[in-house]
Amino acid sequence: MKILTFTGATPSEALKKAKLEIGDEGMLIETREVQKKALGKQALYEILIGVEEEKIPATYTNQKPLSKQKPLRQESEDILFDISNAAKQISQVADVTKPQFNYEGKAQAQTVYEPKELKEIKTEINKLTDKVKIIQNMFWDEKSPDIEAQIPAEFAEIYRLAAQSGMNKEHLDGLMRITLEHMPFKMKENSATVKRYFQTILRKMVPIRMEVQPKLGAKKVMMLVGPTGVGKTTSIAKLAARYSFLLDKKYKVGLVVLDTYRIGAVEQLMQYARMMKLGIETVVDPPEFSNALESLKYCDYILIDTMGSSPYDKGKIEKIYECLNNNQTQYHVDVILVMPSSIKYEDLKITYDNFAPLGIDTLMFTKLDETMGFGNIFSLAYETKKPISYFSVGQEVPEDLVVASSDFLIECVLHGFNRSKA
Ligand SMILES: Nc1nc2c(ncn2[C@@H]2O[C@H](COP(=O)(O)OP(=O)(O)O)[C@@H](O)[C@H]2O)c(=O)[nH]1
Ligand SMILES: [Mg+2]
Repeated sequence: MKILTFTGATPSEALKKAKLEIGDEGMLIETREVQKKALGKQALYEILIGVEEEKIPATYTNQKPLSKQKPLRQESEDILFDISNAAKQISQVADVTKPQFNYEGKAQAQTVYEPKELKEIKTEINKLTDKVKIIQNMFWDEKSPDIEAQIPAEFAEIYRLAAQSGMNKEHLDGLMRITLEHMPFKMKENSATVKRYFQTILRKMVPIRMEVQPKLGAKKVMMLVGPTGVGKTTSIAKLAARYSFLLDKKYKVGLVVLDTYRIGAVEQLMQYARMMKLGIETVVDPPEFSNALESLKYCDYILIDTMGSSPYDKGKIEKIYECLNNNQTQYHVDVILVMPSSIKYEDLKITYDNFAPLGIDTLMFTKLDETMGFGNIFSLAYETKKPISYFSVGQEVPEDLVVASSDFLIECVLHGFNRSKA
């Protein structure tokens, strides 16, 4: 085989010369830039063509003796092309990039032109990556306990945040699985989009009770139940202030306190009632419950506080139950279970189960200012399917009350409580 050299201002010009001299018979072995394009100077490219000696046309004269030919670099053996193929490829590239193209064209044309093969390889790699992820997801289904080991890198951050928030592990793994299943593959490759998508799923999963104010003539009766010291009385005061003077429309608010244990701890609420000039009724025996509601029938809102001695006190819960049972009025009593966000999911669940016989309508979480993780709240609402109605975020009456929203809760779950976002 003989190595022939051709030169031109572009590789395709050199190739054209080669074709004119020796036809389609040679193999393109190497393309070199001999001289860069500069002011007043054309670029010069040199191509080396290998061709069988007997196929060199008699007309070809421009042949350097072999001794004067430049030595071939080792790696050039990898890039042997059939000359006609090489010509086609170069002209293809040249077609796409016509006016600006030259071999330094990248910088001048400001565009990266990808050869077709490279694009095809990239598409194949993307398809393979997706297939690997499908396989990972299949593993995930089979080996739930080991889920952490199966999590794709892009999901690691969001998984860690959610796990640290105190979210129940079963819930978290289930949600992760939903996210992986339903999320478009393209989005899975970027942890920012994974995070946004997961946040959206969390928002959709957490049940929230929208605050609806009573229509003209209708009445809202809300009873706060829950363990001692969780913030029921404080929350009643905040709600009373909200409805009687914080909203655009000022509602008539009345208070009822169930002191069925006769412990006389009603003074705290009495004080708020005096300050806000609100009517207040005390119920000691369950049969008095209906009368108390009737005597506040001029109110738009009736807020009922309950009290007792211990979180697990079955007797207290039974007394409240008796009161609800003795409700002869036409008013539906909305039962709100109040719990502190500072206790772990399992304890929230025990509390919920204790109070569940009362027929819980919504959940209220207090003391958000005293804890770091909020996944426990998410998990309780998710597990019980009971909507959250309010959050209490501090001791101050009336300001430290937040009407529940999924945006606020999910922000807390993933980034902690931030007063400015309340
Ligand atoms: N840090 C904090 N303290 C609260 C919150 N809600 C209530 N408290 C305090 O918790 C204590 C018990 O509140 P209280 O309303 O009497 O609880 P109750 O026994 O359920 O009626 C009081 O010292 C309140 O000021 C809250 O959201 N954050
Ligand atoms: Mg109280």
